[in-house]
Amino acid sequence: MHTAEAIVETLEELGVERVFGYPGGRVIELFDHLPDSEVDLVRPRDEREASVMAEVHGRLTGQPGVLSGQGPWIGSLGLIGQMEASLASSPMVVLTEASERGDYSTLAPYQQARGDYGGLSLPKVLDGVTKEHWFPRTPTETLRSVQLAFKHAVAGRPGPTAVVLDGNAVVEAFPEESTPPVWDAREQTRTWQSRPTAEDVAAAVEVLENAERPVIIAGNGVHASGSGPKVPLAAGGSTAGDAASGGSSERRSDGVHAAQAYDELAAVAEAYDAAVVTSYLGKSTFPETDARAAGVIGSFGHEGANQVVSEADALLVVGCRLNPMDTNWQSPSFIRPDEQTIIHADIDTRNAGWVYPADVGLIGDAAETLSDLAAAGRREPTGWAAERAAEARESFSAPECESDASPILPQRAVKEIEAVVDEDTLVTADSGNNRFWLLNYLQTPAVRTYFGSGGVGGMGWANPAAVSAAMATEKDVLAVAGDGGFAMTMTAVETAVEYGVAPTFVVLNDTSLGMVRQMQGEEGDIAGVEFHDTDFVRVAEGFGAEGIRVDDPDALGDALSDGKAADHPVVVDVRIDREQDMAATLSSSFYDEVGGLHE
Ligand SMILES: Cc1ncc(C[n+]2csc(CCOP(=O)(O)OP(=O)(O)O)c2C)c(N)n1
Ligand SMILES: [Mg+2]
Repeated sequence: MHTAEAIVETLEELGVERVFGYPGGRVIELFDHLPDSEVDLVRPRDEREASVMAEVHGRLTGQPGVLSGQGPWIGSLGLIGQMEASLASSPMVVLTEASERGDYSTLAPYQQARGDYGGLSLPKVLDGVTKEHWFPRTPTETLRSVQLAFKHAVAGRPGPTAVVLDGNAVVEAFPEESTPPVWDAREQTRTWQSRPTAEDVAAAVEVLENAERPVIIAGNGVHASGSGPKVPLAAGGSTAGDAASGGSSERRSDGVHAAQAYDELAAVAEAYDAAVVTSYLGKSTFPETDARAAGVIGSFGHEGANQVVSEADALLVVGCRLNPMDTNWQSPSFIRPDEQTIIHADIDTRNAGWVYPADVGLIGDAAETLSDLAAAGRREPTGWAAERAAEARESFSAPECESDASPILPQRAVKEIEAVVDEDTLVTADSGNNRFWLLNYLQTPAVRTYFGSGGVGGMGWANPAAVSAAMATEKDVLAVAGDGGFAMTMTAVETAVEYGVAPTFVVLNDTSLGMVRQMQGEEGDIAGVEFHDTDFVRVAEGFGAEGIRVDDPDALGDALSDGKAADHPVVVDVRIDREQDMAATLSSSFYDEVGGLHE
């Protein structure tokens, strides 16, 4: 059997439903075998979009999203999704190649990316971004590398792994008997859950039971918990159901992991009567309408959530590395390790106690850790959490949210978006002012309703993310972006048309790079921040989708509902007031304390 065919067979054995990719170089040989397989190819308009789609597939399903394409483009255009996967812990496998057929590498043929003189070095590029990568030289190494890429993408903290398919290693016949042996793909890619020690759990329980004002900071690890194989080991190959279908603490012996840790988070909040805040990436790990929910922390997060954290006497940080945007750049009056007791739960022992020294570390998967904590202790409810959380939730609205002004205030636009988001809706958020307006005024009603590119924060993420989410879930999907970010990847609208999915693409349009334009002391201070006015309605129509322009705030609700109800993609071009100053409006008092404007 041809090695490329054996790779496709491996993908089938591992239950990979689709590959996101673009043909070129040696992956053409791989794509050659896809039409006869159970694996579909989703081919967007470029490798950047494919990379984001693969990242989001991994993030939502807990199984590696697969990106495939030619080396030079996977190492350039296709890096954005890999960077986001690396920093936001999304499992992803990249199958790429070095564009060299066999024996000419030292002559640096066209596009050669093996790292030999005169060419490009894809391995060096991948060094800076992936969790691990392999550069196998033989068919046996190739198949083993593909198996390990799947295993390592989900083992421990999830992330992107890559295999560079080299020259003849991908076209040669795969040997009948290989040395060393290549084992069954499902056996070889198996991973096991990790959980904290009994001593550490007991120490954490003691802190939480004796706390007066316990607060949980929930991060992306709650979404990412339980990443792992989908296909059970038992013979017969029947799948164990959609790993994205909700939380569960059920322990399994067949190698299929429980998905996410939402139920376990809610159980711990209840058991210890703790208020719950989230990081940006952790938004919608806990319904923001819950009586104990206090919002999102951080520089442009909710003032109420930041205040609740500063008032806590005990903090339980779960699956959150606490980056400077989350910690208000270590504002001295925000988190105070000398005065507050910090329990830090993380799957990676390096991250617990990284930013602030922790009193207790809980090393393990979030679902395992939280279910242990919920089972092992209890604190009599005092009402503090509900009372302070209710006050904190006032940060989800502002007088501007009710404004009838035209152009539409961004705060009002977000409230109209909020009105169409229910538990069966998923919002993907882009970068820029738009994401901070959304973070603050969209109060998520349920878990898994909001995902953002908070890892590296690339513009242009929301559109391909929405297309991938619409393919991976049954939910109604809304992409929300600024006009800058939307235009970067608007070809994703056409991909949605082509593949028969129907997200609604919402553009909060201020005809500029709003976030950067508003950093100007005076107009014209910063070059390159203005756009001319693009007609996104005609753009949508050109791609075979529908476009709606909205200038009147009272018309926005209907446009969004129509977009949601439609069975084709709809672009809603929302003309917003460009003068609402995001940073001045949303900077937290803690962020101001350290001088603001560190991003
Ligand atoms: C790919 C990429 N390039 C540049 C940036 C830096 N950046 C962050 S926000 C922003 C402006 C975004 O403008 P737009 O998408 O229109 O959103 P707005 O701020 O106007 O809501 C820029 C340039 C980035 N995050 N990603
Ligand atoms: Mg803009």
